Amino acid sequence: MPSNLIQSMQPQTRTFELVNLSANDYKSGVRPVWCPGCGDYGVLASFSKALADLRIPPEQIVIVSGIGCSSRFPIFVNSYGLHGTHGRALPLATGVKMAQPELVVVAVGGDGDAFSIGMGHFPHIARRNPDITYLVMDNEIYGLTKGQPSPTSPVGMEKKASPYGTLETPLDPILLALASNASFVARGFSSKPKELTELIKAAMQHKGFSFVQIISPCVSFNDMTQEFKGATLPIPATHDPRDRLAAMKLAEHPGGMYLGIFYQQPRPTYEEKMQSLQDKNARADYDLPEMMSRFMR
Ligand SMILES: Cc1ncc(C[n+]2csc(CCOP(=O)(O)OP(=O)(O)O)c2C)c(N)n1
Ligand code: SF4
Ligand SMILES: [Mg+2]
Repeated sequence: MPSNLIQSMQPQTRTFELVNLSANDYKSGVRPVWCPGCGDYGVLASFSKALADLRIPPEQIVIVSGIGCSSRFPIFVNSYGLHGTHGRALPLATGVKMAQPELVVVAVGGDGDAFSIGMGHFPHIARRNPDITYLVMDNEIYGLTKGQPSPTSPVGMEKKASPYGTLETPLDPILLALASNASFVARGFSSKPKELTELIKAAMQHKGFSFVQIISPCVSFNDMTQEFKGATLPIPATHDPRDRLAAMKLAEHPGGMYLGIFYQQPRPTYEEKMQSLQDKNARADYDLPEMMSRFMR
């Protein structure tokens, strides 16, 4: 696509049709089967509040997940939902968005789903920039399968599957998202519901791929709730979220884990670019089906 065509598309903020519903109205009525105290309850509460604040009609929302405790999320939300296959939330969500670009598409899942089996998808969908929000509930463990180390587990973590401690250095989801050119990158914490609600709202209003790493402790297999409470701190108000290198430096901060928006820089979405290509093709003075048929002969 010629670069002037891309430049002529002005990135905008997402707007929605409005309804008046409470946070509870966005819950499906199915009681979550998560363990008492699981961080994912906090994420569900913040998400429902964000939808109520944004006033999005439930029938315009599609939530797509992979497999894991966190991936049960769509079942508990009053919207369309797709509980997919392990590691495939992002490609499924991209398919939904490309087929029905007017829908609000949110992908959800865990650290294993996103960064083990689903890892091949993440950087490419980030650089493609479809208008999808991706919420990753990071508990630094495989919760559903009873506590195996994940790509975000700390080095030396001793579990049944790693009795002598994990050997690998953990992957940093924020640095990964920044390096992959995600146009919105943030980190929230299930124990900070008000701040998390605001982050989810900002992510959903962002037009383009918005990634939120949500620290969401697994109280049964890796209960780090108190450690995370001690380690998290807000991103300084002086941080300029358009500065990607400054965002990387914040992510590397050795003294604790910053919460807030690390980076936000809108750019044309994948759907918009695809539409421009189709429009251009519609104006072209060649007959594409005829050209294709020549190869079929
Ligand atoms: C193809 C495939 N491989 C492995 C599994 C087993 N499995 C189910 S969930 C899961 C990991 C879940 O961890 P995470 O994504 O972090 O979610 P959590 O349960 O921690 O929320 C694994 C390995 C599977 N269901 N399908
Ligand atoms: S096993 Fe862990 S992640 Fe799964 S529901 Fe229980 S506390 Fe939550
Ligand atoms: Mg996990």
